[in-house]
Amino acid sequence: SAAALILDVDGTLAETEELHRRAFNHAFARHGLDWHWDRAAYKDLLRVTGGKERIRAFHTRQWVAPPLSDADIAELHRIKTAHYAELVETGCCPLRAGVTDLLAAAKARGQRLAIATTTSHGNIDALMSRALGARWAADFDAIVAGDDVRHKKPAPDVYLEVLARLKLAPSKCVAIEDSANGLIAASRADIPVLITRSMFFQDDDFSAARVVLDDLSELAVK
Ligand code: XBP
Ligand code: MG
Repeated sequence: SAAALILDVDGTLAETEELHRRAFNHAFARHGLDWHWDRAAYKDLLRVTGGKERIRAFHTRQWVAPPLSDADIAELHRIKTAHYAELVETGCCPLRAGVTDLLAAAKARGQRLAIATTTSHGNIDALMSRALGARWAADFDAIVAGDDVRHKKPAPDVYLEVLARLKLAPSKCVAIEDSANGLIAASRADIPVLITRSMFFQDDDFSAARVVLDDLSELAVK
C-alpha cells in the first residue's frame, strides 16, 4: 500500500461545493448584485478553480454587469467565506461515506496523510474541526491550500508542495480526488489518482485515474 494518502477536500471529503454555491449567492445578494448561480450554472463555473477566480470569470462573461474591482471581488469573497463557515458550523455537511474509516485505517496502517486543496486553510479547518474535533490536523503531515502556491489546480503546484514537505516520491503516494481538474493536477505531479465520484463532477473524464469509486466506503474491505 501507498506510503501516503493525499486528499482533496471539496467534493472528496464532503459535498461542500453545494455550500460554496449557496455562500456565493448569499454574498452576491449582500453586495447588491442580482447574480444567482443555480446548480447547472455552478457546475459549469466549477471548471474555474478558486472562489475569487470563479467570481472574476463569471463577471468577465457578463454583458451588463457593473464594473468589479479586485477590492470588490475580495469583499465578495470575504462575505462568501464567512457565510460558508456559518453553513459548515450548522453541521449540515458531514464527511462523505467511508472518509472517517479511511483516515482511521490509514493511521492504523502507518500511512501518512496530507491535504492538497484549492480552498483556504480557514475553510478546511471549519469543515474538519466540525467533523473530527479541534485537534484533527495532528494526524496530517502536510496541509497545502490554494493560496500557498503560485497556481491553483489543474496546475500541479499544491501536489508538488505536498511531495516536497513529505519528502516522498510521487509513486509512493495516492491522491484522492473528485474532479477532472484535481485528477489533472495530481497526474501532472506523477501521483496515481483514485477518484471518488461527487455530486457536481459525475460527468468528468476520469479515464486517467487508477481507480474510480462511487464513494470511499468501497475501500473499507481492502
Ligand atoms: C475547490 C475549489 C474551490 C471551492 C471554493 O476545488 O475549486 O474554489 O469551490 O473555495 P478542489 P474558495 O476540490 O479541487 O480543491 O472560495 O475558498 O476558493
Ligand atoms: Mg474537489
